[in-house]
Amino acid sequence: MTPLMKVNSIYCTRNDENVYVNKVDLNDTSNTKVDQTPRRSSVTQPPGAESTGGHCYRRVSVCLGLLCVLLFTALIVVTAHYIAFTYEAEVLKADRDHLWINYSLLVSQSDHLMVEREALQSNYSSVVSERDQLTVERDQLLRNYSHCTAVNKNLTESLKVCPQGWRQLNSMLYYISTEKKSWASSRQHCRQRGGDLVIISSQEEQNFISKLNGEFWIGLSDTDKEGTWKWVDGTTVTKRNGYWMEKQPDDYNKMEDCAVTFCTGVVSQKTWNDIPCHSTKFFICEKKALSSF
Ligand SMILES: [Ca+2]
Ligand SMILES: [Ca+2]
Repeated sequence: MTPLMKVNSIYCTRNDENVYVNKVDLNDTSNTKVDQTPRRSSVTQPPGAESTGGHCYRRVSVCLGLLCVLLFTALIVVTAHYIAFTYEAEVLKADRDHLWINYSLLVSQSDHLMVEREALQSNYSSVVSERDQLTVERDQLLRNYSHCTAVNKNLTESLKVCPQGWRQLNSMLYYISTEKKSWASSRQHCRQRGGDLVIISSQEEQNFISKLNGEFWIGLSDTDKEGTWKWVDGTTVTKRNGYWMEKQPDDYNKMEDCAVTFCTGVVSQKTWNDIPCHSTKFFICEKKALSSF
């Protein structure tokens, strides 16, 4: 062992460069030597300095270990968060895709509903138009109904005035027979119903009678005096002012004393003829309206 290894106490500082260290063996004063050899980085450490450095290393090691643990923990946490965020991102992406599909479906349904709405709007307009038309028709029908009601009322009133089988012209009623009788029997039939054989005393009445179709007794005869034609009320009518047919009355075979009107359904001013009174013909009765039947 070198003398330097016998140094009992060494003092060193980090700045003692090129320091001459006196190495004294306190136990061997006889071998006291002074080594004046310059030593570079010959450090003299205070007592306990070696253990302090070990503690430093351990502390540093512990700190590094703790730091590694912290870093590893942080890495785990970050990785876990990354996985969680990635999962959430996938879920959100799936939700977004689902929502997009729903949105597209809703847009399609919206377009379809728009088409249906336009169709319904068109149908609504058509229905409104039909309703208006039906309203107009209903109003017209109501007016017609009111008119028919009024006509029916008038007809009912007329029926009271004009019994069935009788026809009315102005204030007179006329019965057109459906059976044939002689002139006298025909008159009797009319008198039994409150009237008499018809007396034609006006152009309007002649027109009304001549529109019938057939041959009918009228209340005109010359049975009292040949050639003097009288109505059943006793008034007379001449050959000129009557509505005689051509060459009538002719009293053919001196047997024709009763008058008929020969009608063809056409208004005519020449329909009268004299024929035998016993002939059977249809006849026309006449009486005033509103009289008792
Ligand atoms: Ca005659
Ligand atoms: Ca005649």
